[in-house]
Amino acid sequence: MKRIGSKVLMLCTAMGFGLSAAGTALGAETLDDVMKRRGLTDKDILAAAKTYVPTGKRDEYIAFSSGGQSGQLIVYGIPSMRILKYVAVFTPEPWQGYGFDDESKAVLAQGRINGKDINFGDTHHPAISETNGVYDGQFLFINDKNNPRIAVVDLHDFETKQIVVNPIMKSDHGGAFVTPNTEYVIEASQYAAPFENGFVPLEQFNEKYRGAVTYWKFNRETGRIVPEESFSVELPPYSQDLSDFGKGPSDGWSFTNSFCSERYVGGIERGRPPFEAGCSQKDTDFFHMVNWRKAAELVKAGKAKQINGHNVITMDTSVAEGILFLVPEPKSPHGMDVSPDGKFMIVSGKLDSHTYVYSFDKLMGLINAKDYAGKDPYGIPILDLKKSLHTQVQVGLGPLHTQYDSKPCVAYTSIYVDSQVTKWDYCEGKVLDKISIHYNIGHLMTMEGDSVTPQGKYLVSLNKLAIDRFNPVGPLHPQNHQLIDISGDKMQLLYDMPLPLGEPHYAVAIAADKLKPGIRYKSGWNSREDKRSAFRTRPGREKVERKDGVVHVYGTTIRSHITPEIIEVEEGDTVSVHMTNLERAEDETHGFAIYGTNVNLSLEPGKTASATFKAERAGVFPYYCTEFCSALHLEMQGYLLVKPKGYQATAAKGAEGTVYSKADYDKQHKTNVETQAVIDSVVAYITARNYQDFAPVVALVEDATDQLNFAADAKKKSDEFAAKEDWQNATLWAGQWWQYQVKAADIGLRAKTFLDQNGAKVVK
Ligand code: RUQ
Ligand code: CUA
Repeated sequence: MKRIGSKVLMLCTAMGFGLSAAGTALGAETLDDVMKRRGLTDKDILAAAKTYVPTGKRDEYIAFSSGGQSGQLIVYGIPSMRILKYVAVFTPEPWQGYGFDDESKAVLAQGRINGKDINFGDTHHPAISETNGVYDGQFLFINDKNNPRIAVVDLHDFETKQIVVNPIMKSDHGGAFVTPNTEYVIEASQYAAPFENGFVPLEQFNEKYRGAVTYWKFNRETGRIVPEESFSVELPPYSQDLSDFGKGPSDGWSFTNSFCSERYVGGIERGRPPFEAGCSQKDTDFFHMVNWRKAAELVKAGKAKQINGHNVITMDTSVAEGILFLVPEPKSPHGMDVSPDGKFMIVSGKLDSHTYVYSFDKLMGLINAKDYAGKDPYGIPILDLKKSLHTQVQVGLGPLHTQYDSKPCVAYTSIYVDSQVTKWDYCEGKVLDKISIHYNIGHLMTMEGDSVTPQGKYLVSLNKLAIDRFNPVGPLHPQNHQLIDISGDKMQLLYDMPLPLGEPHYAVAIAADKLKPGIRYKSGWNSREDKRSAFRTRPGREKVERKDGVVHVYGTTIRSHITPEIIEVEEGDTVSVHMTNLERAEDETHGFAIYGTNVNLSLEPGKTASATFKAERAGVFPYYCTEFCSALHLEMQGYLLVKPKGYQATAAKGAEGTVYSKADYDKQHKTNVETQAVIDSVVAYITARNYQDFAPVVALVEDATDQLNFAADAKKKSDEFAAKEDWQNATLWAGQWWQYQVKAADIGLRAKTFLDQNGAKVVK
């Protein structure tokens, strides 16, 4: 290349055609030096080596943790424990535009209760969709305990697509868990309440207050729950707790434990002992066994009652049809975890020191022989505890949840009071190992640990208290997820991760290679409805249209401008801005926010999102892109001008800051021609290689092609003005032409780097 302009030189260096700088290590410390300086032991170094994921490398597993009171979902990698995303579920979240664009507002609106917006959720238990009992990585479901709701997240784009409100419950806990082929998602109530929405005095607790399990029908094709095909089974007012579905031999059944089967209603202010005393009197509570497959047939046969427009199988029907049984379980139970082979149901008693292992074979033997130990006050048959137990193991004080290992018969149970994890053998009934936890563990999770193919390797302990584990940040502490290596005979604690976003309850982890999220949407996509948006806008078709009293703005975003750049409306107008991101390259998200309007969109490549608002007062409202998307990101701006009613324009000519000459035009033109030579060389580099074998590169090449087409349009305009010797417009359009060239070059650089790093081959 001959003498080149400084702009082009910058570009060449960025392309890797310039000089390469050699790095020198000055006074590098040895590992020993670092260990001494930071006071690290050999054990620390081993733990660090087991969790460290080198820069540019990825994690082996992806964990989805409930976000507790944040109403969100937390996604992080294992073993690095790096947080990757907060997925907005029940609560508005501005970065994702969730609750700020019309499309996601419609999802949140599905979660209204009795017409009221509920902008908070207490998320508890996430569940990944399964095929034949194996995690398939397609969908995720999560419940909200406070406002009994289930949300559907599509793992293709990690967005919340649907929220369903339970039509009969007033709280839930035992959800979400899925059947082995994800036909149903279960949600079990927690605090008994009347099914109807009106007032019922507590004196009628035994007669009118009820628990329930709801089986939400999931349609995999549409990726949505179908409320009309869903149903509930009425249960006694026993404070139902966790649930799990049977698998293998126990497929077709679900299991839901309960506490406070004393049916105590509290009343400390009436001089009665509090709930905690009244709810822990009896030595045992019950878990409920429901034959859900038969229940679904009963609903089809018209044997369900309609309550609040929802199918409910009453307790009488369940007893008559033999689909509901009670099994005694240890005091104040928690956890309900079916073994991977489906042969055992493991329950713990919070106020007991044992885990109880029930044999499905024995339970079915008792049911088939109608060998009942009695009936509860609602006529539900009770099976005998001793006759249904496989074994009972003393694991520690306050056992809660159980997860499984890839090694047969090996389980891990969280021990709340003792703050431990106990590793034990549920076939032989013996303890294998224990490890201390900091502090007070709730749930725990092994890799794919509640599927039919648990993978072992790592265990995460979801602790209820962090106390002194982290630098203090005030009285409200972060949560603590502790990573434990379970690959050997002895468990090894590796890492503490603070989680500052609500109290997670449960988490699930899936092998990272099973997730196949997209990198962009089909152009003009309404991601919340999963279809082409009615407001999709193609480049060059941007327009403003008044329709039915609404000013519709059909706009686009692309590096580095928003079209339109000026929006004029009148005071009092309702404005609906529809923005389509024309980008196709990975991670080229634009934002769109308008001053003083609460409008904030996140526009991932291909997405169309809308914001409808009222231009209440006359004024000047700048808008801009909120994602630092390109070198000229700050220039991605515009003005919403809200004119007073009946405003008449006065000034005739707009003011321009700078006037350009022929010399300015010539200089820009020369730069552009030189830039094109650089681009051509990159294009030649890419097309000489098997770039079509790399999906991300194909996306980049398509995007660059778009940019070059835009560049050609701008060049044409510049040429036309130059022919008319209008140097002002010729120079400005030449500048725009160069902008498009730079973006194409930037994309080309990314493609070239990708090909270099991923072993692309020369094909011609
Ligand atoms: S729970 S700490 Cu709300 Cu799943 Cu057991
Ligand atoms: Cu687009 Cu910043």
